[in-house]
Amino acid sequence: MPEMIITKNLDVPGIDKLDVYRQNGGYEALAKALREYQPDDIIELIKTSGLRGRGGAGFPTGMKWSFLAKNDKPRYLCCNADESEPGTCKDRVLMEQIPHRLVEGVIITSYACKVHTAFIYVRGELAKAGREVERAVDEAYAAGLLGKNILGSDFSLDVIVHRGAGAYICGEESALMESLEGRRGYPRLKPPFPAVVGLYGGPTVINNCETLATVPAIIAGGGDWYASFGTEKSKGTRIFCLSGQVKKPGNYELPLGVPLSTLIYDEQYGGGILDDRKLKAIIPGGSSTFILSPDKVDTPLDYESIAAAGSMLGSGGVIVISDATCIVGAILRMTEFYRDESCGKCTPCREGTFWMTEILERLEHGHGHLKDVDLLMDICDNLAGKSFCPLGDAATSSITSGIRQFREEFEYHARYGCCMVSSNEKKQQQ
Ligand code: L3W
Ligand code: SF4
Repeated sequence: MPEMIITKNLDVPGIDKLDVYRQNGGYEALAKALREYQPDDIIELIKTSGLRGRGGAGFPTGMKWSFLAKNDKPRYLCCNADESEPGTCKDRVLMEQIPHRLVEGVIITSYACKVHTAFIYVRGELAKAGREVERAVDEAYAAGLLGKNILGSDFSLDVIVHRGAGAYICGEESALMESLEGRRGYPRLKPPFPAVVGLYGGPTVINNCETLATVPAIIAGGGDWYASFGTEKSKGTRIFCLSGQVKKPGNYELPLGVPLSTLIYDEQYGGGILDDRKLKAIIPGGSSTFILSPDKVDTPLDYESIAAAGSMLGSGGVIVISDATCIVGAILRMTEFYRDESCGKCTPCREGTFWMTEILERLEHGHGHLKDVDLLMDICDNLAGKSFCPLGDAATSSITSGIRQFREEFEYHARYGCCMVSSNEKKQQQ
């Protein structure tokens, strides 16, 4: 495996402090950027690197920066650190353990995008991450890395750390801006995209925490160097958050394109299925993405291959499900999450997530009917593609892909009022 990029030095004692971060090469990329590059050169470098957004959609980062409207309004940068996607816990670790890597990425990106005010929007529940980022920002101001004339250059930047108040929807970029502006976190209609009309009406670049924290390494190593990792269209490395029924759950940085099976079974990573059970299903990119069947376990972990297999690489949250799990129960848990987090702005999502949860609950608890399975599919059909923002689509992913692959488990619940998995286990024990 190549040297890790985004997790490099993560375990160095004291790396969360400015002096240790600097002793290990920290802020050298910022100095290089200010010394050797004009802002537009950095955008070209990021385009060459092939870096794509690590939040979920995988949009090309350099292209997003180049879309910033050229007008006389102030520009803003928002770091989306509202990490809430079930199965995803990478931004939290970066912020808690090496916050200066993010701060350095924010400063370089702001320089490249000609931004003088940046916000880091940290999920409210991530109390330690919020504290660490605030402390890193304070240290950076005290060392002349933030504020006026950074490192003696003519570039100035202020960074404001803002804590969310516990709403998943505020990870959606337009709701995040509403929240920052002091309003309820309701998504805005797109277009216009934030790059054109964003925070306070100004052109705004919004990137995920991991995306921004990758920028210093690209400045240091070069765009071609970064592009040498990964596949033709999915360059570089990313942090995969491996959870569920594996022996060694955790965050693992891998080049894009490594097979799912390596992440799940290799001794360096997941080490195989918990209790040596059979693999039943995989959710490759957080709970918003479609469930894959075990025959897809050799799919390369890159945007294109996972899409071709029928899902999305999403936020990198790989959830492993073994044959000890009832799929109806698992999907109920995920649907409850979307019901609770639906902002309620549009009817298909507000009503749909509520009724899907009700139906799954009655199936799970033995009060369902056979026709409920088709009813669930029907509600999904009336929700996906018909809601105001991606949360509505996301709420249907596990249900539609789960029913297509495990319909007999849903029907078993309806017919016998109990779970097929535990009934089979009991039979085997007798
Ligand atoms: C300018 C254009 N900008 C697109 C920008 C756009 C955004 C980015 C991607 O959802 C997914 C979602 C979740 N001019 C542009 C343009 N842009 N066209 O590109 O846009 P989009 O709309 O494809 O995606 P999104 O709204 O950012 C993200 C999925 O990720 N997801 C959720 C993850 C949640 C977390 C978390 O909790 N932190 O990561 C997981 O799979 O369902 O599909 O910036 O403005 N013509
Ligand atoms: Fe709100 Fe759901 Fe509609 Fe998105 S889809 S605007 S979360 S109600």
